[in-house]
Amino acid sequence: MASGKGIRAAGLGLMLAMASAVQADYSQHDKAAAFVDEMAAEHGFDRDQVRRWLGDAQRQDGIIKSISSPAERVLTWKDYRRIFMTEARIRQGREFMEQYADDLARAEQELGVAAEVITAIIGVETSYGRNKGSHRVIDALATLAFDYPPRSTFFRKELGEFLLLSREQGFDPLELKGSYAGAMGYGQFISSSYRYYAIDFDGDGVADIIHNPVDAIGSVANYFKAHRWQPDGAVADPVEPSADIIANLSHNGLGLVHTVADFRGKGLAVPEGRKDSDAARLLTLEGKEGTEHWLVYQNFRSITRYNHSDLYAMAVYQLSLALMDGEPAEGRD
Ligand SMILES: [Ca+2]
Repeated sequence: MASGKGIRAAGLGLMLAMASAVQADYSQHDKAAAFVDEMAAEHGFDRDQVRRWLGDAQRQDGIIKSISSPAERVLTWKDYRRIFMTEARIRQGREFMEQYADDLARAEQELGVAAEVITAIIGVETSYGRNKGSHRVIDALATLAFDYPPRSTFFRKELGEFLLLSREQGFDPLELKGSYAGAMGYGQFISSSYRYYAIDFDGDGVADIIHNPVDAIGSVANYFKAHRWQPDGAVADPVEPSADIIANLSHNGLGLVHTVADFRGKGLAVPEGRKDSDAARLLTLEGKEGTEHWLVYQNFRSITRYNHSDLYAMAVYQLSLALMDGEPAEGRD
């Protein structure tokens, strides 16, 4: 920001140029009026209140820079894995599992998602709540909704969801903090996910996944239940496909486009517990020791519903295994 001294020293023309270069507050943005109208007409918000919130929101250029280069897009599996499969993250995960053993057991019983999977999600997202994000959510969402055209439709909707969420849970929208993309709490839920999948798991009447790890545990499990997690289902198996299988049964998207029978039909050794009818996909990753091939199943697909990335899903899966069996941090699973 220009200091008062700098402005006094400048000529009038330069002063006007500087004034127009300074970001006006978001209540004055040319796309704000339509947003305010929509929140008032569709959801009964007070127009002046919404304008005041937008007026308080600060544009954050660092957020636009961050969202343009997320780690999943630029890293190979070898480098991505190294971020998450560390001794510290495994040790802290076991501590989390011990501390919240009763709540994790209840989540597993009531919602069907294993304790180590819930813990691994929270571990990958925020190091078990140690890093829940330091951006004000209102700043992040206003910046991305109004000043980042490639994702403005998505984030404009999330900004609306955020105001609805704040009203429903009794939060002050100017107080909540989260990631540069506006994701909140232990499990980093965006506002729409918070509204639809977060639950009050300790029975105090508020679904608070930002400050309350018990609500966060129940909410992560509830998200997975809603995204077709299978309580006894497989996540992924390492496999050694032939060149024919790699050429004909590879798939770049996240969807499970094949079945186990397709792979067995071409001679692939798939573990006995997998049914021929199980949906599956061949995934190839560049690992520490070279190219790796995996068959991934419905539960892997469910993890990619949480974050649309093969690397993310594999990191969660391998961390969940490490939390269970004491696998060394840099070993193959
Ligand atoms: Ca609660």
